[in-house]
Amino acid sequence: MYSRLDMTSEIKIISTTCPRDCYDGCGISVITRDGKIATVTGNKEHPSNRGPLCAKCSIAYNGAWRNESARLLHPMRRAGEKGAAEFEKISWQEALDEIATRLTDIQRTTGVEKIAHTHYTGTCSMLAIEYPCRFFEHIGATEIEPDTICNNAGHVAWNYVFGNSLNGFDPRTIRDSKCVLVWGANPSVTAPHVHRNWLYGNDVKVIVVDPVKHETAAKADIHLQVRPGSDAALTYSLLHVIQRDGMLDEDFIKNNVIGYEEVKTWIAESSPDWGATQTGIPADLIEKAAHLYAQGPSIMWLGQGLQRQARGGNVFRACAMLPAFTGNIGKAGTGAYYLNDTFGIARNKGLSNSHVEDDGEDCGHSIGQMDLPDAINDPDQVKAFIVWNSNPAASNPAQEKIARGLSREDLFTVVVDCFLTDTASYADIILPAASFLEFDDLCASYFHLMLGAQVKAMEPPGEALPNQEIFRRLAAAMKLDGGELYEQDEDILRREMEKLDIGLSWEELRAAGWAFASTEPMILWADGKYSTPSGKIEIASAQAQKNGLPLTPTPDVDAPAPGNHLRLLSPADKYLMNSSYGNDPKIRQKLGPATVTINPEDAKLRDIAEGDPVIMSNETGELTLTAKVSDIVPAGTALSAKSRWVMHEPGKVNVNILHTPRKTDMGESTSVHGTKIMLQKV
Ligand SMILES: Nc1nc2c(c(=O)[nH]1)N[C@H]1C(S)=C(S)[C@@H](COP(=O)(O)OP(=O)(O)OC[C@H]3O[C@@H](n4cnc5c(=O)[nH]c(N)nc54)[C@H](O)[C@@H]3O)O[C@H]1N2
Ligand SMILES: Nc1nc2c(c(=O)[nH]1)N[C@H]1C(S)=C(S)[C@@H](COP(=O)(O)OP(=O)(O)OC[C@H]3O[C@@H](n4cnc5c(=O)[nH]c(N)nc54)[C@H](O)[C@@H]3O)O[C@H]1N2
Ligand code: SF4
Ligand SMILES: [Mo]
Repeated sequence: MYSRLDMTSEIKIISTTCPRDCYDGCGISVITRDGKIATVTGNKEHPSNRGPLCAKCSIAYNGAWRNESARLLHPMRRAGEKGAAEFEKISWQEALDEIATRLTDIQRTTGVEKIAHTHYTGTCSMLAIEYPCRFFEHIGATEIEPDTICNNAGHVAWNYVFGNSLNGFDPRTIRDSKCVLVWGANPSVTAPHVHRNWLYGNDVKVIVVDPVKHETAAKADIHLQVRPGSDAALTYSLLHVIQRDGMLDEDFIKNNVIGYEEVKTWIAESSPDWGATQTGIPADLIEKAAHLYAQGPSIMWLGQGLQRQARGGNVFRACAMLPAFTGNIGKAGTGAYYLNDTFGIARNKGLSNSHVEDDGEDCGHSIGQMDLPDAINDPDQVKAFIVWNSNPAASNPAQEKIARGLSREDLFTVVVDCFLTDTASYADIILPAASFLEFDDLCASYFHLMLGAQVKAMEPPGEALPNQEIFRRLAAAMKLDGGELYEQDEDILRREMEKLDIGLSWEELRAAGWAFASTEPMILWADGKYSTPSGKIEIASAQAQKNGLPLTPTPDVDAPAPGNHLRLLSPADKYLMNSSYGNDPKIRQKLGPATVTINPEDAKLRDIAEGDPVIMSNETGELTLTAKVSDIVPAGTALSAKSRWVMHEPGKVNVNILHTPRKTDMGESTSVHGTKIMLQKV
């Protein structure tokens, strides 16, 4: 901490870390004047951002997040219809007593599993994301499985192949790479500093595979503009070129991989011309990309957007063939990445895969997010619903059905949030959460192998409390026994830092701001050990087959959207963090009205011009948006960003009104990017 006295006021700079669900994990400087926050800005010294924060956080952390009129300040009880957002202020004691009475009653009369809770990554700092699970695990409530709204298909698929989906390449290894393959991720929006400082701040060739020509794709050396859902065919076609031209690493395959024999005929049959018909990518580009990647050393990054497809799990298994068959594993400048569990990696000190840590978020009995719409509409299944760190009324599929469930008079709903969100509008009781600026915690980036201290910079506004304190108080109100329910933050932070093998105490990390998990870049799977049943990379997986899946990844592609339908992609927006920030007036100004982008060919067919109001619809609902016409999307595909606040939209719905809860092939996860829609001019 740095402090300076000038003639009139005391200025302090507090180093803290951004805890959003974001690859970047930026360092923040909070500048306080006379004990009050003057501004929240990027820490220029931080290895990730090396300068300002992203556009959205620069606005929101100096806007809604510190604006008392936007924040929830007190516990509140519903005073109107569900969804009408009418509330009256009550005391913490009244709120906790009422919740305790209702939950205890359900526990005694109908069974504790009828208490369901949902949570995700509204904040990702360790205490605020994990501690409440102690409470729910203790009572035995039903958890709505968090990752099934985001990335579970990819996890399950890579667990079959590598025995692990939480150890990826160490980004610092890029200094030895010649090529980076970015597949179905859009760092220009979802990881802006990774895009600028890492991907395009290093001397490497970049290949991007994405249906959308976003900024990261537009800057790439090669952009493979794949048709959504056809990536598995592309992997086979790339491997055809690699096999044909003698670029397979046969030694690596022999010593480390199971399954080449089972797929080699498919590879031989998947010519670039065939690949072109399946994916829409010109054959010569497939040839070029195959050579560049196979020459190596290359690293491959699979985005979370990529696996939000009905056959996203198959795609992930298929992509894994590329590093496995070219030997781009186990050496400097190589590797594959989906997500890094930096806490687990720092505890075990290595990307060795021989020991994978649980991420500590297991909250016991669960059902998937795709089953939530049915579950909260069923009085026999869910009687109480507790929402924390998430906003399902805006973010989840089957938006109309979720709203209907939340409107049930006999459903007791509690929402813990910093803001009066779309979901909070339906609550019986609202509890005000403190934000990351208001308590100490520990953060870890899921890209960079970096830990960061979250340092308290101000008191919470009103009576807001950190998640962990709220659940300690609720445990006390329910008179629960169990030391883990009452453990204090500092004790947990100190103990966790002892477990992390980085030679810093909590106090030292807090003073330093951040630290890498190791001084030198770690090499992924350098020991050649994989925690699969065979100990090898399992392209052919007996375990997958036992679970009713194909033995190997298959080259199948999704059928094109039928008739005059389009395939809708609704990935992240530059100015939103999921639905977070959607209530900030300056952010809303930047967002403008909701848009849908279509290819000029599709626009012509429908007589749609740039700026026209259009209706987007399917069997689950409809919404009106403004058309944009551009060849950044291929024909047959529509693009409309996710996560606007429903209550601020003219039709009181967002794009998730069209999103059905169809499960992916693996992991019961969301297949939101497989949504089919019709589009017409108003
Ligand atoms: N159409 C479409 N929909 C999607 C997706 C898509 O690609 N397309 N993507 C999906 C994905 S990847 C995800 S991860 C989900 C995300 O969806 P959600 O998990 O619902 O994420 P947010 O909408 O940001 O909601 C997080 C909430 O946490 C609150 N919060 C922040 N800090 C704290 C805190 O310290 N304590 C408490 N109690 N609350 C806090 C924020 O105010 C915010 O209201 O959306 C999914 N929805
Ligand atoms: N600004 C901002 N940043 C965010 C978020 C946010 O809401 N806003 N959300 C955060 C969260 S929760 C997450 S999970 C991450 C996600 O971050 P990313 O991993 O980057 O994922 P998305 O932005 O969902 O989608 C990335 C890309 O997947 C592509 N895609 C969709 N279907 C296919 C397909 O079939 N094949 C291929 N090859 N590509 C496909 C989309 O066109 C899109 O460009 O971002 C995080 N960062
Ligand atoms: S959301 Fe991501 S890019 Fe923005 S400040 Fe936070 S960590 Fe950095
Ligand atoms: Mo996500």
